[in-house]
Amino acid sequence: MTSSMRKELLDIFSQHEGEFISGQKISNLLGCSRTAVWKHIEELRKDGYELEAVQRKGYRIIGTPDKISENAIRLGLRTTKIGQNIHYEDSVDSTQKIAHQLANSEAPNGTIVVSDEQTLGRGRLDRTWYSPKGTGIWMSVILRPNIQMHKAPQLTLLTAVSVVRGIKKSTGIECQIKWPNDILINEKKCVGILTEMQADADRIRAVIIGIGINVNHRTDHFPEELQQIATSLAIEKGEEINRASVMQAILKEMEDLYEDYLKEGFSLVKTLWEANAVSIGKRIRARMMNETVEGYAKGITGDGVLLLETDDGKIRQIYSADIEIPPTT
Ligand code: BT5
Repeated sequence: MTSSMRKELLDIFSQHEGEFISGQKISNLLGCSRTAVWKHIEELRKDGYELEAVQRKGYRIIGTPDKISENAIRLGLRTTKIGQNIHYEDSVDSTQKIAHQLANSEAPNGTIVVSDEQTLGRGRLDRTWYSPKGTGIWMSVILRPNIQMHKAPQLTLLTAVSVVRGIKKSTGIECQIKWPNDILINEKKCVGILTEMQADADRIRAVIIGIGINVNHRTDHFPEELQQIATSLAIEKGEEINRASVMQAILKEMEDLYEDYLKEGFSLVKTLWEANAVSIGKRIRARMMNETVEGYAKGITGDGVLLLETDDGKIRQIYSADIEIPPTT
């Protein structure tokens, strides 16, 4: 089956999610014979799709493989912009690097770069992001917002809220956000977000948002140094999770929030972010490049800057730091 035929067939199933579609209807829509339809269905089965076939009713998809190929992401994706252009590769060094290259060559707003494995996944400040094959969601989203440059960090917070809401909708798992870019479950890190920018002197050309989510890792999959601090959705849920459906839910949340953000500004993101943040109202330690400050996290400003009240009652604005929540004594 040609890949365009397969895409058309998956699109047909996607438009009729959960319903039976007759072989005759599929053959009309694809413009091929009933025998050819049957062959295409067999090909999908070989690809790991579970298809139910019932006489006089037709076919429907009842299970999708845990793949994050272009087809798997497309089947059931309910967005109109984010994720409509998908660049998938089985293995890459870093999806951020490829997204930067694509953004330079005019990739449209909403393009996503996805890989099943990263060999050089990146965190902030040259740290590494562990991204083994077949277990996680490693993706970068290219956005081209018409906003002032100093507002770009707000998109990290927008992404964090989208990820938390998408995970909740697709798996039922509750996550918390730790400012600015970590998503935790039961105090362990499950998701990291890395926001980078391409800009001219006064104009953003593209914001590239990297999202790394541990989905089907078991504890012994993590290298020793991460075992105490990292977790995955499957560990927390106690069962394997379909990566494409988590990704689709996140992309939908992101598109809806992003549209609201461009029209109405940061206030909805701010409210949702504060409602899901673990550190607000708590005593925290902020480690910055040159100093470490302790105090109470009061909230975030309209620009997404963290406000910290130190013991002498002063309010400090924190733009970039690693946050720790010290154990209470
Ligand atoms: C981050 O950095 O949390 C941002 C991670 C972004 C990863 C995505 S994946 C798709 C895209 N392509 C890329 O190359 N990157 C993005 P940071 O806050 O600096 O945290 C990094 C630290 O998290 C490391 O130093 C480890 O301690 C820890 N870590 C590394 N891999 C982890 C994992 N898989 N799960 C949990 N923690 C991890």
